[in-house]
Amino acid sequence: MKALLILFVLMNLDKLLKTAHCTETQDQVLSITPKTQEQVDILKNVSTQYETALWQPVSPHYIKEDTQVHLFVPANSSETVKDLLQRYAITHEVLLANPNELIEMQTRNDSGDPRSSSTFYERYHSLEDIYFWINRTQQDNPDTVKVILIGSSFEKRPLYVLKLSVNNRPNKKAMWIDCGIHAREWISPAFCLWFVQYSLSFYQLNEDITNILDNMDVYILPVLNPDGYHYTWTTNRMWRKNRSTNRGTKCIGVDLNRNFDANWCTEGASDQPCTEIYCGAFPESEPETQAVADFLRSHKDIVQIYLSIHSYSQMLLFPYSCTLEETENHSELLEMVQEAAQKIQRHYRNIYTYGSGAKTIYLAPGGSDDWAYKLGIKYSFTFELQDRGRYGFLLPPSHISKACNEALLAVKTIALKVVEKTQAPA
Ligand code: 9B3
Ligand code: ZN
Ligand code: ZN
Repeated sequence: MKALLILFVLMNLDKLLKTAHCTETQDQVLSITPKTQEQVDILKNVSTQYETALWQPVSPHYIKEDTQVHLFVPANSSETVKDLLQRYAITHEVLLANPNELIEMQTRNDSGDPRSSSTFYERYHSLEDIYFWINRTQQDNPDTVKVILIGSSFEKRPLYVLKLSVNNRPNKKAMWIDCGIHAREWISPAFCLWFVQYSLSFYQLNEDITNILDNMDVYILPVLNPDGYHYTWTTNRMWRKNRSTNRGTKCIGVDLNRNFDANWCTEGASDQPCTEIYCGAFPESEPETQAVADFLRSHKDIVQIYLSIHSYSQMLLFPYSCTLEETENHSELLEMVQEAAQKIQRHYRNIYTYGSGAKTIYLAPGGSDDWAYKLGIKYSFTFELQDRGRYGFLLPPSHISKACNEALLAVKTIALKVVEKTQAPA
């Protein structure tokens, strides 16, 4: 009898294993809308207690009734999380059934693949590729492009800024653009590359970019957070912060966009290293923050425009984020982003919301745009590029060109306005 049982088990072993394999779940991104305070509390708990990654909002603190939460749920917590949602009757739908497939598509090294017709700028690139690109761009454009080393990251990676300059007009002003403060927002470094390529290709061909470059130099930092970006390519696609170690905890990383000296670590940031919005031990505690702040301090008399590129949610933001107060030039900034948003809607049929950070998304201190504004750079902006949640941080490469062209139109609109307002024609 015993032998028979063993035989039976053995005969069906492959079937039993297969069943187990079929019900094995995958990583997923869920869209969840809590309807009651109890459901809000459960969700806050889920997103902190279980191995998940909150996409939207950025911190459990902001989860509220009747507002969508986008949550990345890895396979190993999937069952527990779904059980909890079911038990408390919390409405949810699957936003992305197979994020891993999207991740695989985005990281596939298709540079040698003849079937891929997309160009270099319509793909995402590893950090190594980007360093290589920086070098090559300088070599190919020795008269217009300079590479400036402004510092290094926590893990000692270089922070390179490209300086685009088409002439040596005296008293020339400048625009600063940084990308990749947040590691998982891959469309952001892609935009910096796109912008450089566009500027180099269309100077003297497109009237707007010609006018801008004739009147100002552009400083571009393609990857402000190289350690984090590298980590999203090798280990965890959903990583946001930098990779610095913190005293007294195993939790890694500081949110670099909470580490600048603008109402530092007040409401909207956290002093807890294990959170996604950890402000760091003190303002500019991180080498990445310090490098950018030092560079801008030493160039503040020439830099007129500060621009920081993030994703996702399609917003054109300006200071303040760290207080509900309005800046002295609030209406001027509002007019500029409104015009930019209108142009995007007209040309690309896509909606961007706009306004001061605190009134448009959330109260958030320690951001680079607020700090730059307080330094004296009165035209200071943060753009949140595509999309509005369909793919979130996993925006497919096929969407890069439209996302970047929209952002480019906004940059042009703002830069041209600043040239017109502040400079006598050359
Ligand atoms: C946050 C702050 Cl602190 C700021 N000054 N401007 C924009 C934002 C929004 C980004 C963030 O860091 O949360 C969006 Se990813
Ligand atoms: Zn961001
Ligand atoms: Zn964002």
